[in-house]
Amino acid sequence: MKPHILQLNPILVPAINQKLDALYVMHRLYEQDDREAYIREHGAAIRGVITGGHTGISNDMIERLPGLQVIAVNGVGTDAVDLAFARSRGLPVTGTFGALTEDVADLAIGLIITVLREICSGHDFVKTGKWPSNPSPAAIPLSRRFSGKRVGIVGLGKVGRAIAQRAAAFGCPIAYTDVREMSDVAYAYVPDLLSLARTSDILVLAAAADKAQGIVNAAVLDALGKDGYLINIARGKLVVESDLCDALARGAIAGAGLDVFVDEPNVPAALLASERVVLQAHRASATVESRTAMGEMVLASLAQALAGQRPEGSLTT
Ligand code: 8YV
Repeated sequence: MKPHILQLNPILVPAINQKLDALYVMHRLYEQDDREAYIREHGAAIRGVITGGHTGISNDMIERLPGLQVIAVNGVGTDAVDLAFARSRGLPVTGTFGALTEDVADLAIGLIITVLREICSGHDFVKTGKWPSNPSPAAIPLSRRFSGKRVGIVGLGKVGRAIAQRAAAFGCPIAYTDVREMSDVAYAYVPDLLSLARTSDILVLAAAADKAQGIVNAAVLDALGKDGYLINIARGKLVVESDLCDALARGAIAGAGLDVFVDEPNVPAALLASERVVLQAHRASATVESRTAMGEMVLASLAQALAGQRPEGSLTT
């Protein structure tokens, strides 16, 4: 008999969905109109959950799945799962660690260059046919160079390191902050975020958000300064979004490149309206390559847990 799996978010790789369907009875909750009723009907049969990093799972939902043996997060951020609660129940929670590193780092660099070089406004200028009627080079203001800028990285995990490596190739001096200094890197360690912001031209958020809510506030943005840029490819809740909107409005920082927001998919109107921000719809890992590798890791986590083994990379068991 195939085990029953509850899936809370879509997976966009057909080959992964085919494998899931071949191995399991899949319950795709996001396709259900009445999700409460669906859980009431099928909750007792569920042995594994697949969820997104941003979606996670509530403790209430976990309690309604008495036969649950594994929570496979299709992502690296586990801030939306109560790990202590899962641990207390001996429930493995896994992530797709390492599978998306390169793509998330690539998007961080892409956002940096897009914001500093004002690629979006240049693109719009050409696409909307404004160039022939405004042929003077003065029609578009000068943008800013990325190469050589001081990059401050908040969170030097796998993604932070991959961003550092890429920025270093652009000749950027790299500094970072984290809960501790890392002995295996040559980048400058700055113990506090405020000092890092003060000494960076570009502040890149790559930290886990489990315990770091609202760390980027008005004081940090003021320290980053009027020529500074904020890039966030981690979690929206690391930033006090109202402080960011305010900082952009009063010119306290030069611009921002954001892939993540506090209340996705809702983006504050001030960010939508600002010409100094470049926005993405939480897509840093959204490549065929990353999502395929992530899907394979989810499949492995389910198989290991349901075979009675400790899933590789379980954070809680
Ligand atoms: C994904 C993420 O968007 O890894 C994470 O924590 O937020 C992203 O990679 C998401 O998990 C896909 O479901």
